[in-house]
Amino acid sequence: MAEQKCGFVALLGQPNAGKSTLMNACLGTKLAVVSAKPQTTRNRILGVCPVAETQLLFLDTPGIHKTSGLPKLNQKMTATAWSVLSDADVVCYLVDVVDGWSDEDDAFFMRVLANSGAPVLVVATKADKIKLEVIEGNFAALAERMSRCYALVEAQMSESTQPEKKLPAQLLTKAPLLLSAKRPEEVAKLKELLALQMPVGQWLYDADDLTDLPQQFVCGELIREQLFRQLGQELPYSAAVKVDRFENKGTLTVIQASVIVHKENHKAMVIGARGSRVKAIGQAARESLEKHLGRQVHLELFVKVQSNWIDSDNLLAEYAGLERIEE
Ligand SMILES: Nc1nc2c(ncn2[C@@H]2O[C@H](COP(=O)(O)OP(=O)(O)O)[C@@H](O)[C@H]2O)c(=O)[nH]1
Ligand SMILES: [Mg+2]
Repeated sequence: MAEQKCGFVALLGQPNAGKSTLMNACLGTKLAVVSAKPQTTRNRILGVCPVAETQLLFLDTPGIHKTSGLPKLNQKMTATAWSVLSDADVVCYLVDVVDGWSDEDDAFFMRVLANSGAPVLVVATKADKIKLEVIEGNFAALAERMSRCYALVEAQMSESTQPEKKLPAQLLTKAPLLLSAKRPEEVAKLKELLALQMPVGQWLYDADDLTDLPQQFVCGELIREQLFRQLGQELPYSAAVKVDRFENKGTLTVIQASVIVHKENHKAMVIGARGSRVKAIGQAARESLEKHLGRQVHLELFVKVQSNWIDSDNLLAEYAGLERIEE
């Protein structure tokens, strides 16, 4: 049998770049929740992905964004994202090819290059979304910004007085890798490319493991996904889901969960007129839970107000699993 290889692939990029979608596409199943709104992902999500003799361990992360003036929730999310740099064997920096490379990307990508010990691959995502002619222009601009950032970091680091840090991280490919998470052949190519980079070593997870996250966490996320999909612009960012009860009873799984909001008027919005909104959220969440668990689910949702949980260290740990980050 061929020698086993195993390593971590960090997925970094701005909110909405397509990180969670790409990880799910690589895994061939939905593990990380996805929505059209930015900042859906709040935690580091490990996804275990076998490619022949290699076990790729994807680390999906919250989108990196400027956090000054924002609640602790945002600061901890961004800190979580940066923290995966130290574990990675390859860092993928994702940019939406439709939106293009922004000034924030300059800053974030340069920080990646200056701090990553592992090679970096720039991935231009969502190639299916626009016409080929438009993509060509966007892609060229993206490649140009990427190279410019690299040259800048190279110049800055060569002048650095720190003897151990003289070079930016190596780029895995000269140009960004253009792909769509919707095209299986392009996803497979990415996996092959990443597998080549993984170090020799025993698999850290069983062959049929999908993640290290507890079942309850993944179920809470599937409920939270519906908040992002079914509530207006602002509300989902300050809402959390806590699974209070998870019990298998014969062929049925009984799940009780609390939707935590931080303002009284948000509670009314989640519940909706005569309970219509929370009913729709519960119904869609139940369907997605049943698909995930492969079992019939009985779901009960309770809506609770916990004022200002998004700025409390204790409550962020309890409701969003964001505890281990040093600020
Ligand atoms: N058409 C298309 N949409 C995509 C692709 N990747 C992501 N999206 C969409 O972009 C939005 C943000 O994706 P998500 O994975 O949540 O981004 P994240 O915040 O970086 O994790 C969602 O609406 C996705 O459906 C893609 O390859 N093609
Ligand atoms: Mg995400």
